[in-house]
Amino acid sequence: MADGSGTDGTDTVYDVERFQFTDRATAYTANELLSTGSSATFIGTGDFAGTGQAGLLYVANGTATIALRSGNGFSSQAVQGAHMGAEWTAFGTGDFNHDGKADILWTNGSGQVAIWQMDGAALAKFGIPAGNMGREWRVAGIADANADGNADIIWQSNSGDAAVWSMSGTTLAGFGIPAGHMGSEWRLAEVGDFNGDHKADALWVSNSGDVSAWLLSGANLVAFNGNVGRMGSEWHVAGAGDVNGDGVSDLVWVSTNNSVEVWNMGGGRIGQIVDLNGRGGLEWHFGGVADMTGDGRADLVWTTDAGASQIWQLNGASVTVLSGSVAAGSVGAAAELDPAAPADAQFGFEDVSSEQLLPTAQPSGDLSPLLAAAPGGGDSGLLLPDVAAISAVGLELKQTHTFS
Ligand SMILES: [Ca+2]
Ligand SMILES: [Ca+2]
Ligand SMILES: [Ca+2]
Ligand SMILES: [Ca+2]
Repeated sequence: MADGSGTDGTDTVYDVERFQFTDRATAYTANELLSTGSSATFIGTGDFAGTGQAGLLYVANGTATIALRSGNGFSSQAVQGAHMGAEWTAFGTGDFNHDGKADILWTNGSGQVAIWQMDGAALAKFGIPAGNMGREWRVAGIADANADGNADIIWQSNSGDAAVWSMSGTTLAGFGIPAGHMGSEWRLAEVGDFNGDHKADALWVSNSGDVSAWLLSGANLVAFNGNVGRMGSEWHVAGAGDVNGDGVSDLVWVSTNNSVEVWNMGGGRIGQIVDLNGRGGLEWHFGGVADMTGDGRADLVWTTDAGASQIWQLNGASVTVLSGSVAAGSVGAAAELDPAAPADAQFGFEDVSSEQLLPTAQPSGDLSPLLAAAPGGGDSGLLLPDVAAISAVGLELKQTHTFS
């Protein structure tokens, strides 16, 4: 609060998660406020600027927008001068040239990939590695398989084989097929270092929910763990990352009702199962596992189709949803009310004792000026005020309008 002590002047408020209006039966939650009308698709997380805090990647029609962490929120920037044709789909991110900055991997459905080497939101280099796996292969994951610091590309075939491309920037430096075969009922669901040797391993899930792990050294199959665990059909592997900071990738499962179970892994097996004390509504889609705060432990990221995002910091089973972590990722679209407010609606903050509306009217229902006034606003423009902080100083957010 810049000035919450009196009834006069303008107050700056922040971290609001919900607007509720007392003169009509309408409430807006943070994600509803941030309807962007954008066709951008959330792809994943990546530390594009090398700050230790991952950002978010959105793609629309072959162009990319990157939301870098900025203060408590995000600042979105389009990647300039870079566009991929309709045959290319953004798969995900990895640091292919070991410069500490995440790069973007595209696939074209016929066994080729393209790489954007990134420097923050700027395209530093573009390349198509000289390799082609054919249509029966798909990219299954991105991770460093041989511990040289460069992210590698792990493929799966329709018939249950895997292949590893060792990368050096945009160059295909090595190719290998691990001496193992899982069959077509298995899906290479995730890659990550599940035994802590700094080399990525492959995690397979069968149609019946059985889980097996291949411990890899580059493209060499070092060990096979056949019975890692089993999950019901309502669960899917949502991501992998080191959420407890022990140096070993952990596995994150999400159910059809958005419950979350974390397998803290060790030795390529389950060390501990943690069911999280938290569950988002079905408008939230699991976005990834990445360190968003720079504390060396991976966080969970959730996004909505409307362009909102949430960061969950985990401590065992407890979840802290970071305030102000809402991002539009909206490719520059203004934050607008959804559902639409009446044309004569005005928004402002009312002093509870005097019932005086403070002069922060938004006649159009466009909340951008209000949001941009929040700390860390401006280009992020996405931080919403904190209900508890407002009520502590006797203010309520109000919408007023005249029924006719
Ligand atoms: Ca890089
Ligand atoms: Ca590597
Ligand atoms: Ca490993
Ligand atoms: Ca771990």
